[in-house]
Amino acid sequence: MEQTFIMIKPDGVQRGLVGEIIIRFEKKGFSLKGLKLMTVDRPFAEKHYEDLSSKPFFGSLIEYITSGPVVAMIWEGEGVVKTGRTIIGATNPAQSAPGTIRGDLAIVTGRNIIHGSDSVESAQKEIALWFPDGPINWQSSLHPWIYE
Ligand code: DAT
Ligand code: MG
Repeated sequence: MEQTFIMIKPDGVQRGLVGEIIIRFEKKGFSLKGLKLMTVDRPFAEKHYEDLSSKPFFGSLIEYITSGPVVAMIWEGEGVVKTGRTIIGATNPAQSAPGTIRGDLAIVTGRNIIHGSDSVESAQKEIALWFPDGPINWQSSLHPWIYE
């Protein structure tokens, strides 16, 4: 089953939004397969965002991500990569629809509180980077009530 990497950024943790964010993925029916509170150092953050290294905002992005603890998660379910991005909303919260996490809970791009993988391929790469021991293997007993 498809998995995605979701990370609550330092502002989301500082603002006490961890529960609010997790509940949206849980209620949808997705399954939590990995969860940890951690801090990341600069080389790790630079690896995570390596595709953006030439962008003018790269320095401030790394500063932001390393500024405090983050919550790293693996979520699993049918279409979870794409649907996860929909639940999160557009990169710029000013353009995120109401009802999305960024649309409801953030104002500016540089403090957009959450990361979600943008493709199945990047999800696999990010899960390998953040969870070298892999996901936790379990299946919710609600599975037959969520999938036919
Ligand atoms: P997303 O997080 O929606 O996948 P992204 O991968 O393009 O967006 O960029 C990663 C993060 O970098 C994004 O969440 C916030 C920051 N960022 C992106 N574009 C930016 C910009 N134009 N100015 C400042 N920060 C930006
Ligand atoms: Mg991205």
